[in-house]
Amino acid sequence: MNIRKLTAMAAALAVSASCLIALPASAEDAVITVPYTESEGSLGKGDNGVSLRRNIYNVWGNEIEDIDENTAVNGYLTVTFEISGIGSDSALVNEEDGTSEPLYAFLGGSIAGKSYHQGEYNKGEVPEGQSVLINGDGEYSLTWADTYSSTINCLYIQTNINFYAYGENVEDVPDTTANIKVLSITTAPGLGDANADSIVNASDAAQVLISAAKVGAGGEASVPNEIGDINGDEVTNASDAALILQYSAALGANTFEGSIVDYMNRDKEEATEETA
Ligand SMILES: [Ca+2]
Ligand SMILES: [Ca+2]
Repeated sequence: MNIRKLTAMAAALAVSASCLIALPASAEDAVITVPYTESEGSLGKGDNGVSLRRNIYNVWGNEIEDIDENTAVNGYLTVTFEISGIGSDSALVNEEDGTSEPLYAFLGGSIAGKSYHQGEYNKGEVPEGQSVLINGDGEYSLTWADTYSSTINCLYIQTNINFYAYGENVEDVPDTTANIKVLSITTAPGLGDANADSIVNASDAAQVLISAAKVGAGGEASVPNEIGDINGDEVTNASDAALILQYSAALGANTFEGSIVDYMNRDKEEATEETA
């Protein structure tokens, strides 16, 4: 697709989208609530077969996709959740030898090339804020930091709650009364996400064009360069909108997977030629 055609497409979108999208005062300050839908079977267990886990996203193993596959996270990712069905328990007791360890939860998975799983937790390598001690039923929050403009490959809440200990005749996870319920997932808008909905697509291209038009008319930009300047030339304009459309089209056609930052790094030479 050539640049002129893309720009025309984006301009047409800008007209239709400008009436529909209410921008936050500043996309930089916005907090995005990532849409989440709990699916059947997403309550699972850790690798040891007994520890309760809530799977949120994973296309490698259990195929749980309870957030959009193109969800982009920027700076941080916070998951707030509720533990129920364990009463006031705060320790995992080994009845055979009488030893106990504190109950905990951590945010596991793989984002931006970093992976945290049970092995990392056991070695104390999970960052502070990404794990929490559990003191019975209640609300807890975990934050995965340094996720700059990335997409999520895998995400779950792992606890050491022994699900066999909660409920009558518990034979597997569906029988337990212990539960981990996700209350909210939040992040900040990343590169290209001009309307702050955590997905980079044609609506963002439209916002970039609107912002560029405002600046062209002597007004203030509604999309800051931190969000809108895709090609890194310190100007937010139609070339950036075109790149957003190209990226979005590549995602749609399954010819590319990853964040727009990954896309720009991969296609830097080609993109520079096309927008020159
Ligand atoms: Ca968006
Ligand atoms: Ca630019």
